[in-house]
Parts: sequence; C-alpha cells; structure tokens
Amino acid sequence: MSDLLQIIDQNGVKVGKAPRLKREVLLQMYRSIVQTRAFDDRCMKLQRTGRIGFSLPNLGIEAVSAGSAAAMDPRRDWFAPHYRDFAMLFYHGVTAEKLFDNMFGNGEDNALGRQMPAHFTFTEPLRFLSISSPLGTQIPQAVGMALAMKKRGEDGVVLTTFGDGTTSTSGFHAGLNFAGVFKAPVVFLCQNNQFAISCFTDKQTASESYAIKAQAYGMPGVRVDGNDALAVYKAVSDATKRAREGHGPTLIEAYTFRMGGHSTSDDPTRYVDPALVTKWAKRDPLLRLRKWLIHEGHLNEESAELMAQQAAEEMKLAADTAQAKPRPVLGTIFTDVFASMPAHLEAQMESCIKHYAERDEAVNEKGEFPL
Ligand SMILES: Cc1ncc(C[n+]2csc(CCOP(=O)(O)OP(=O)(O)O)c2C)c(N)n1
Repeated sequence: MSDLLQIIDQNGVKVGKAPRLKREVLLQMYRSIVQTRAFDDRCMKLQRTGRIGFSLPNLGIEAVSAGSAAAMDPRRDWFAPHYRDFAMLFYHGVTAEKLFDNMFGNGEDNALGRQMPAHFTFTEPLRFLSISSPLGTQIPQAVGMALAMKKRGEDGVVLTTFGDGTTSTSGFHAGLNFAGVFKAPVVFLCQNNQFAISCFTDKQTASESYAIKAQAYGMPGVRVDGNDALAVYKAVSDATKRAREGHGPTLIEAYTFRMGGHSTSDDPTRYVDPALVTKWAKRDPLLRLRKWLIHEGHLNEESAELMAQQAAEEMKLAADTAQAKPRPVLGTIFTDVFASMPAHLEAQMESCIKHYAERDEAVNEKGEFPL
C-alpha cells in the first residue's frame, strides 16, 4: 500500500514539502472550509425548524473539497462531484445565496426546484455537473466528458469525487476501467470518510486500501491525508498535471472521517464509536489549517474569529433572502428539456396551467405553483 501523503500534521506543523501557493489561495482554501461549516450549521437549524427538508453535512471532510478545488482551473476543467463537496463551490466563488436558492427550491434555483436540496449544479463560476443521488453515476459521466474534451483537442481535466461506499458501485468499475484503457484526462478522488451511512469501511472492501484498486485499472493510486488541505492540493494538482499532459487518469484516496451524520435525517450516535469521534476531532481539518496559517503569519486569532463570524452572518442573510423569493412558476415543469418545445408538450403545458388556474388552486396570477 502506498504511504499516506501528509504536509501538515494534526498539530499544524509542517512535516512535508509545502506546495508554493500564494497567500490568497491559502486563505481562500481556509475561507471555503469556514463557509462550509457555517453553511452546514445554518442548514441544520433550518432543517430542525422545518424550513428545509434535507441536507448533507460536510463536517470533517472539508479539506478534501477545498484542497482539490484549488488544484483545478475553473475556466477549462470540469467537476463531476460527490454530494459532500460544498467547499468546492465556495472556493470558486459561488455565493451562499445561490446555494440556498437550491435548498429552498425557489424560482432562482439553477435546477428550478426540480432537484433534491443540496444537489447543486453550476456552469458559472465553475463547471459543476449536477450532484446526483444515485451513487457513482458521476464517474462514467466524468470519463465521457474527459474523453470528449480530449477528442476536441481541449486541454481540460475532469475531477470526479465519490465516497468509499461508492467504490462498490458498477459505475466505479466501468468508469475506472474505461478511463485506464483510453487514458482519459480524469482525476478520481475517493473521499474515504470510513462510512457509507452506517456501514463501516471494513464491510465495504477486503482490499488493503482504496488507492490500491488503481493497480487493477492500470493507473497510479495515491493515498493522501484527507484532513490536510495542502496534501490534498498537492496530490490533485500532480494528478491533474499528469492528465493534462496526456498520461491518463489517477485514483486518489483521501483518508478522512465523517464527523457529523450522513444527512440531517441520520443519528450517527447510534452506530459510531464515540472514541473514534474523539480521536478524529484532534485531526480536525479546519483547526489544522488554521494553526499552520497562524504559524506562517497569514492569519491571527482575531482575523480567524472574524472570518467565522462573518461566515455565520453571511449564511443567515443568504438563507433568509432565498426563503423569501418566489417559487418556480408552474410552466417550468415543462421547460428546459427541449431547445424548442414540441407541440404536444406545449399543449400539455397550456392545459395544465389552465386546469389549475380555473380551479384557483395552488397557482397565483404569475402561475407560481407552490410545490
Ligand atoms: C446506487 C445507489 N445505491 C444506494 C444508495 C443509497 N445511499 C445513499 S448514500 C449511501 C452511502 C454512500 O456512501 P459513500 O459513497 O461512502 O459516501 P458518503 O455518504 O460516506 O460521503 C447509500 C448507500 C444510492 N443513493 N444509490
């Protein structure tokens, strides 16, 4: 099994060669983790007070998303994400309000309320394929996108992320096999947070690691400390460079721990050993990066506290704003599917709007349909 790549240890001390990164990049990585935590905290409050239906906490795994996002070029690369990757969006400048538009499924949601909450999709400011609930579907899609870019002579790379549980899907096998054979410019990043809902990693695979599976597909496998944003950045940027230069895919396993529940519907205290939680709390990715940034003089205790406070205020304001926006109009059920709507759909749309309007039911004068 390959060694675990680590640059900053759990005490915030440098133990490996740090990549040369600008101060703004380092601070943006840190800020995106802080924002993700504040977003999760706000979502939990909204869910517990019945204002949103569902969310997926990122607590503990944020450095995997932040470190990998920093290694990608949003102008030419694509993200084919897992559903626990919110820091990628914050890193590349998606606003909190835009995320809450999706959480509330309002009329400004990019998916117009037709996706589950926390299932984001963006083409700007980064190319972020829609998060998908069926596990592993993003993996073959990422390979197809990467090969399409290669065929067109573009130099883009696709970063696809997934959990340890997702390595048991057929999408994982099909995607890695195809990418290995055709040298697709893809980076496969497994967030090994050691759980698939309540299924612990020892019931997920008999392999000695997830990274070792790369051997079977003819590509390099790298194991990295997933709570170390700099190490994740280094592993993903090396793999991206390799892919961009035409040498094909890499499988990276980011070893981390899910410190929260699987979702807002889950009670992890029923199946997670508290000793494990205590052990991993000491490896917290946010505290580790914060200690190192303070040591390097990029941050101090006051500026770090201020950033956390600002993020909490930002999330509250964004959530309140998104909640107050109108819902999608009824007609959007029919739009966005065809470039020009076929006649039979147009007829169905008219009849549907007329039906509800006549009954004065659930539609206002703008055709808004409270779903
Ligand atoms: C194809 C498929 N099978 C089962 C599920 C139900 N399911 C939802 S999340 C999940 C666990 C996934 O675990 P993992 O890939 O490790 O990601 P994590 O939630 O730990 O981030 C399961 C089994 C699903 N959504 N799709």
